[in-house]
Amino acid sequence: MPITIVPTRAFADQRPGTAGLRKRVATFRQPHYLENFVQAIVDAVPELRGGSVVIGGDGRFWCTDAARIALRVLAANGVARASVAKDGLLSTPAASMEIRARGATGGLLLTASHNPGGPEGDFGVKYNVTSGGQAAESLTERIHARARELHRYKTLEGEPDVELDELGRQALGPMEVEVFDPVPAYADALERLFDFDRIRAALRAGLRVHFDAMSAVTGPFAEELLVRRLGLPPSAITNGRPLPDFGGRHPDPSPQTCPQLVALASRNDAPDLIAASDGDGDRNLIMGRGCLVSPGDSLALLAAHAHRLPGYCGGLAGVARSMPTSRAVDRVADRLGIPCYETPTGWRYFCNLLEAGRITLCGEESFGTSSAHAREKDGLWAVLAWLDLLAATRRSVAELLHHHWREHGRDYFAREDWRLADAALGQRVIDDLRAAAPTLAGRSVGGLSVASADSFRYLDPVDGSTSKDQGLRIHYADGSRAVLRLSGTDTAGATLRVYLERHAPPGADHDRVPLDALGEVAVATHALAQLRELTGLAGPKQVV
Ligand code: VG1
Ligand code: CO
Repeated sequence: MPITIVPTRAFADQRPGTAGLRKRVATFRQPHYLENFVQAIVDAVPELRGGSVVIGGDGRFWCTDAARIALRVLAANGVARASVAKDGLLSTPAASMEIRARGATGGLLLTASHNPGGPEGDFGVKYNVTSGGQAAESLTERIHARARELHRYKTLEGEPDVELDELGRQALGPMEVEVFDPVPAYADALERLFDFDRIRAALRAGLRVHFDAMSAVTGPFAEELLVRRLGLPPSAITNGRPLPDFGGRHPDPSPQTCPQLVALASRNDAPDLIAASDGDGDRNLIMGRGCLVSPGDSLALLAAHAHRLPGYCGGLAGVARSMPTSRAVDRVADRLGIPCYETPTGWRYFCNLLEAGRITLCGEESFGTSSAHAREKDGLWAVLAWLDLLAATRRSVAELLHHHWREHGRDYFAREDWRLADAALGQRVIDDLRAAAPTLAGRSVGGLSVASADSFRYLDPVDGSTSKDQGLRIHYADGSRAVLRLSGTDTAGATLRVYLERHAPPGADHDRVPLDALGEVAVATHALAQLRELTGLAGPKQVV
């Protein structure tokens, strides 16, 4: 067998961030770079030898090349079987579900999520474990440690490449490779969770839907679910064909990157549900006629109405949100008498809770929502959940939102992204903020005074592990809150994320523009944290 041992230099920068290793395409294409990282994964997960992997990605530039390179390293290292999605196209939630369903040892997800694609764009590799969930912090640390000490890796040479467009079994040296179509199993799984007859009836009665697949991976999945199984016209999906550069757009389902969807939602004749998902299909954007559902509200409403959805009619074990996500879902959990967990940013922290059966729904402010059906967030799941909710209640998105706010109050929420050119400056800023936290209590700016400030430390209730310094929290005396943390998905420079939140109780004005409602919180937070002084910036680059 032509197994070759290739000398490599260790790559000290191969440290996975919030969601895997994410770098510029040019970085990934350096000689030995990807091979080095895959070898580090195999070394950190010895069960892979003789085991099986699921492989696929978001279809971005270099995805299929990367899949072939990774397959050779895996084959040379004695991985017995690989299941590769046809053309390498596998959404992140579908990958998670495939790993679980197949009992695979793990999976390689070739994605940089919503980051731009193309030769000048970003690439990423994420390792998911046998539960389908993201690798825990301890495992990513082991992978990183191995990646920076490797001197050689194994690969297979002299064998023809795997044909990624041919369904069925092939051999790559000693490894069995199966190229599979991930769409039917994913669609079957979602069909079990929602009432497709009820949705079809609502669509026949005139409910209108618009879904933007953003030229990313969800196109084929959405076509199967929305068009073939639910009977929507093909024109209900735009940008349904995956493209390696996502058509030159950021495949990021947020109002800032989707002005055309915001414009559509503001029309009098807008569809009832307007939605989009990101590059790898795990994020979601949900809008109704004249309104946008903030991710924190989406999680809260889905929790409040879960009993109407077939997959969740037995009740929720509990819910979870990432720490910076608005506390809207906490109020629902309180009402339902179920636990609500607060975890650090990043889906990996939900995985233990999901695996232990402690939570059924979870979500993040960054347009991510999902349930125990997968160990990743799931964009199309959220779209179908909202569609089924509209069908079940016969209410519009705006009516559901207003009804919810009348019951629970509204949690106004916004996130500012402060873009710093220099990664080292980002670290200094966050270190300075942490040092200043204990001095903030009792100080006031404008009408707001600080009740407490601390650095978030998470104690995982399932395995007892702790994760410290997961964001600086400022609690104001009136219940408002600000959170500051550094992004872990940057591929250049650094992004300081500043999350702002304020509760308007039932009976208060729920129709304010969020940024107005949050004005005082923003002013106080900027001043107390000395953001302009520390960053040298006049203000955030964007506000989400
Ligand atoms: C961001 C989001 C976080 C999300 C992560 C991966 O991380 O804030 O909530 O889990 O992206 O999402 P950060 O560290 O940049 O804030 V995805 O759709 O890019 O896999
Ligand atoms: Co994503």
